[in-house]
Amino acid sequence: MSTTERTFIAIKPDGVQRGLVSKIIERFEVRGYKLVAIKMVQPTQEHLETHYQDLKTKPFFAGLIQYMKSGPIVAMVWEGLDAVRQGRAMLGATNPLQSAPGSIRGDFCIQTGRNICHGSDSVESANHEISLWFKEDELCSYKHNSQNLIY
Ligand code: RTP
Repeated sequence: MSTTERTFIAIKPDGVQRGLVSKIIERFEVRGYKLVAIKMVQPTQEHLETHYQDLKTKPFFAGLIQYMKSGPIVAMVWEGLDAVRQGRAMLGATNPLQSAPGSIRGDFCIQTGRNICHGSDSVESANHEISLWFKEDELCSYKHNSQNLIY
């Protein structure tokens, strides 16, 4: 049975610069996920190196950090049933050319190095990423439509 989870979703600098913020947020809203935190941040090199620490030996690491600090990102926490796995499916494959049409990357981008969004890949990494990007008091608690029987 699916459980209610939280996932960290970020709109990367290219997604912001291309004016795709509302379209990406809309996908999660209309699907029925609950937005519990959102902010625009200009990330520091140090913060990004911590976020992507598992990738630090990859040849693309330096380029990834340069790309991610090239402008502000929109950091978000979305909550709902199976949010981590569904969030990844909604974003699409890391390489947009392998992303299904209908997914965010499959509809809006074509390069791995400019793939417009990030989503946590496990509940454990979601919890870690949420605490890396948000303070506890930035996570909002409120009643959302998805908690009504009508949904
Ligand atoms: P993300 O963390 O951004 O959601 O991406 P992901 O889990 O799907 O992919 P990951 O392997 O963790 O890679 C993180 C980001 O690094 C860039 N990348 N570039 N040039 C390359 O071969 C390459 N591979 C990965 C992408 O922006 C990817 O989302």
